[in-house]
Amino acid sequence: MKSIFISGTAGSGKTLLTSRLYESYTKNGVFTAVLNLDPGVENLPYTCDVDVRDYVDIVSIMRQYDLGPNGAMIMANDLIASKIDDIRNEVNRVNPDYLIIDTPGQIELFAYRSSGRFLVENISSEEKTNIFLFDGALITSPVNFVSIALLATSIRLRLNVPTVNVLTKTDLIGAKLKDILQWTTSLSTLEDAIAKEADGDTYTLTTNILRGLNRGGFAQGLIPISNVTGEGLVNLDGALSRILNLGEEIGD
Ligand SMILES: Nc1nc2c(ncn2[C@@H]2O[C@H](COP(=O)(O)OP(=O)(O)O)[C@@H](O)[C@H]2O)c(=O)[nH]1
Ligand SMILES: [Mg+2]
Repeated sequence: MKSIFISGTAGSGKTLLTSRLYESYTKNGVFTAVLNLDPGVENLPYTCDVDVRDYVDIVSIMRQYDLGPNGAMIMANDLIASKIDDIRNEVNRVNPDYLIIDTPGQIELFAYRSSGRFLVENISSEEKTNIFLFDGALITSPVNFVSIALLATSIRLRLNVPTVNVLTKTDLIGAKLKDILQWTTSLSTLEDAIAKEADGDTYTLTTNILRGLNRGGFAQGLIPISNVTGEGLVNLDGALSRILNLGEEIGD
């Protein structure tokens, strides 16, 4: 079994991409299953094979511990980690070739609490990869592009698995797409764009972060996709295959 974690900021398209990948692999005859790790989600566009909502219930946690929605979500994520044996057994019973893991809406619940890393480490799988979604709709300037790249790098450090960076919602961003892709391939173009937008402390901080991130190959190979039109998904499939199958296309 090989697993693909889908991470990214709230609303970046994790759930929709999960369903897209599931459809595409299944259509190609690959035995694929989905694990939903988001205890707070109400409606899912896919049928999950393993669902943490079978183990934790946000509404009863709120009532039982007199918590608001945020407190209950934190508690739910920690409780999920304590159920890892049951979740792992359920996944192993299904035993798919590919397991796609949809993570909680709020990235910090997954990536910045020890429960997320624990889950990543304890899913029994030969190969693991993480897809980090850059929400195209949030990248409105070069400075906030750098801030999202910083977040992506931080998540990579937390989860410690090979990461594929993906840009979502390309159907919504028009001509900005070309700028963003240029920023990922040419450091000087991005630095010039930052200089046009920012000065003083913001300029100094942004360019220094960028130079640090660049040494770690921050957003290299950012793959643009649209979960709505399906554009670019074939390139994402190829990148996943290269990591998980050392070059063999999934479904071949
Ligand atoms: N136009 C467009 N909308 C998208 C795309 N991906 C996700 N969405 C929409 O963005 C919203 C949040 O998506 P969702 O998958 O629930 O995000 P999550 O919080 O990361 O799981 C939903 O209304 C989706 O239909 C995309 O590529 N293009
Ligand atoms: Mg979601």
